[in-house]
Amino acid sequence: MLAPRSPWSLALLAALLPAGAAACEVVAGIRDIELATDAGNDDAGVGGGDGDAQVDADAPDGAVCHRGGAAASVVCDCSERIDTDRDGYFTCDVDPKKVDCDDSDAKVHPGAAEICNGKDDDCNGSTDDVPAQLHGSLSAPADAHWVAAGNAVLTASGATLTNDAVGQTGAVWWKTPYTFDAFDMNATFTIEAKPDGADGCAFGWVPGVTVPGIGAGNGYGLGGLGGYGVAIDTYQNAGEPPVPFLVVLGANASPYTIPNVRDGRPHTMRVQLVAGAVNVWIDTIQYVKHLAIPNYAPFTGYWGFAAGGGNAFEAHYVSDLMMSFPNGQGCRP
Ligand SMILES: [Ca+2]
Ligand SMILES: [Ca+2]
Ligand SMILES: [Ca+2]
Ligand SMILES: [Ca+2]
Repeated sequence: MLAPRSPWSLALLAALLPAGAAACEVVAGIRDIELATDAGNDDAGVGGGDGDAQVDADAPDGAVCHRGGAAASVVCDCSERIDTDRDGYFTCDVDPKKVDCDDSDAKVHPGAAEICNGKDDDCNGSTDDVPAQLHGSLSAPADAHWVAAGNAVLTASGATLTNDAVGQTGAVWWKTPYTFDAFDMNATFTIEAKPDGADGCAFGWVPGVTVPGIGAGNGYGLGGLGGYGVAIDTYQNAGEPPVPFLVVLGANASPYTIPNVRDGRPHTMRVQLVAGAVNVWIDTIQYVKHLAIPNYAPFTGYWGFAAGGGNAFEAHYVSDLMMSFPNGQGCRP
């Protein structure tokens, strides 16, 4: 027969203490376990308390902690620690990064895995700060997060953004808004092989409270949407370098020379945003290194891949898009 569940008894706590440890004390209604003897104090004082006339005079440098709740006025040193849920982390610790932020839940402690449960599992001060990785299939059956806009269509092999026809503009967007503080995006794109194409394609992250449609076709399908992007330009306007070239939209920087990716074959683009600066790789070779975007401030909106042909003709495809937000986003759908 099971014994009824009861609070820790002093006798039980004493039995759990390592040999040589001092007796327990009870302070202001909370259970307090002294796990180490500290001869400088009156730990074994009369009445079960530690008789701290000289309150914790032996506390090591930086080890003075203040408890919350009913014992807010109690000052303790970190040899007097509580681990009610027995997870090995205490409500008071010399190292603030080791403090148990929920001493009633053994699954919550520093170093625990953060999961989507409305709790700060790892005690870092942020709730549900789970790194987000968004990777939904663009080919049939396509992930329901994708929204195709303009001339874009989802096919059995991925998204066709523009066809080889005049005036085409298309985009695919992840339909849940995210905050663009830091990210790492990987795309696989294909541009039709032809010598006189237009206008180009781009990964974009743009502000908004609803899923964007398409922007101007002569802005790679992003023109006028605001925000930022990384574009492969395939139409040489007057004064521009030979195409294709790479340009970071919104960064006020010169174009970057890249190999010919307008060859009808899949190529990869990786775009990383770190502390307001952009890194870009094409086919795993880094061409943009720590390009700071002037006055970049994180904002909430949508990310996707777009293409536009302007008044010329060129087909653009994207077959894989993956986005990671390393800082977490609060477990959005
Ligand atoms: Ca604990
Ligand atoms: Ca805990
Ligand atoms: Ca956390
Ligand atoms: Ca959590």
